[in-house]
Amino acid sequence: MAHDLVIVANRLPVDRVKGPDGKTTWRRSPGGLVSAIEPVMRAHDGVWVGWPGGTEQRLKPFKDDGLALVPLSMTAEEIEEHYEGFSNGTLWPLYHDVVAKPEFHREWWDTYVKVNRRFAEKAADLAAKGATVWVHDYQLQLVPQMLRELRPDLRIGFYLHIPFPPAELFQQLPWRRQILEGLLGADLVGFQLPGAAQNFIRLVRQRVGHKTHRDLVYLPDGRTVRAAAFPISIDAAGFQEMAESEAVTERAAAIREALGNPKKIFLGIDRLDYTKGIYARLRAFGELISDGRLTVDDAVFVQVAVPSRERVEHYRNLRDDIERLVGRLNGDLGRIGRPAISYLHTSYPREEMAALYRAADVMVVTPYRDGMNLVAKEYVACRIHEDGALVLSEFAGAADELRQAWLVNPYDMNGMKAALLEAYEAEPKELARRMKAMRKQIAQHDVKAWADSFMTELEDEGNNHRKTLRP
Ligand code: GDG
Repeated sequence: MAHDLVIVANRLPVDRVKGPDGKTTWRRSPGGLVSAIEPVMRAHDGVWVGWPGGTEQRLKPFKDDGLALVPLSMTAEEIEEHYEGFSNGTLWPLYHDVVAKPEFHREWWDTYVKVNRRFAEKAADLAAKGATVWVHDYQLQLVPQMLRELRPDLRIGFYLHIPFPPAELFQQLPWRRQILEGLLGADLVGFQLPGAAQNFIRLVRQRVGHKTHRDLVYLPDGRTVRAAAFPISIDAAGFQEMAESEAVTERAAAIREALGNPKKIFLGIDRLDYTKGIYARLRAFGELISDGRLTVDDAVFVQVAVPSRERVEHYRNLRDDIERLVGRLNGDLGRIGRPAISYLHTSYPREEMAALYRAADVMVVTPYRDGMNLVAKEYVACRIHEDGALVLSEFAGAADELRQAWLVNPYDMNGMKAALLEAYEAEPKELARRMKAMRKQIAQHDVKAWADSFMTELEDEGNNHRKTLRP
């Protein structure tokens, strides 16, 4: 069936789960993207194309709670080379300021091209005449161009959820030109921050040689491509409502109790990823205790490390490093019933996340580089009493909006220690002043506003493009 809106993303918004009877069913995966896009999909008779996880072949399109989903199968080799390899071993570190060394392998690139082509062909099959296709993220940067070649009638948008690096770093990529040309297949290329859009425009001018002016690229065929920032957000009202619920309120109290009712609780919640700066923040906290500035009776650090990309070697090493550090800190600093760090390598339901946000006095978000960081925004949305402190890395996209956080440079250990301490000691009045301002920002710029502004902008760009198609 032909659809007026096609969402193309590496993953489908559902996970496969095996029930006790051995039957497999689908469960909606947690995360804001689905809830942001769901209303848009429903309004436009949309369909979502993506990999459902796993290696099962020949999966059929299906509906989940009224949403049309089209699974694209991946082979074990494709997962290894497209997903774990080129996406997460090459692009992810390269786009995050080479926090880790990106690997360049020609076989990975070949598979990246092949998988992108399959996504493009599937989207071309599903799209009605003149339909809108919205392609997501770094795993699929070639899809816009491939799709435009197959279907020049479509309106194509692309959104990058992670940073787009400065030319000096992007230049390293052996396939830099192909990636830029891939993205230029779109009418609108969206980024988290204006700086990323500028990086892209500059690279297109330097590397591909197209004329550019401000946020526009002029292609030789008369088409224009716009590159602009659309900072992503969260369902602020939804989080607030969850945080206010009786169940979450009770659970938050129970969490504090279980931790021994310390004076203050520090919290980190991240995918276990080397960009997130988990190691450095735990070290900073540990030093504050060994310096005698904090005690394990007064403060505990709860770190939730959500398992991620466990088959990629970097991630396995990182886990070992962090767990060794946690073991050492607890061994050196903790007492019976009073560990310095309460470390959890697991993922939780959303309600438990909300309860943790409500239980925590100081939220610590210290990535070396992050496209946005939704955890920081979720914490703010859950602070219904306008208290609690946010310590936030300058290098998270969220720092552009959450100016009242305690902003830190995660490479500066002493600076980070000072900020943690300040946040710990801040007066309620000071906390309220900061939290109020941040809550206002998030209430006004929620994820619905994000999706709406991207779709509206795309419609406008698409109309311009259509004009140029007319003879
Ligand atoms: C990428 C970019 C950008 C985490 N653990 C659990 C759980 N989560 C949810 C959080 C949050 C989301 O996952 C994580 O989003 P982040 O933004 O913090 O980070 P990435 O995963 O790296 O996301 C990032 C984002 O895309 C969106 O564009 O902001 O910069 O790197 O929503 O709440 N949810 C549940 N259980 C968990 O254990 N239910």
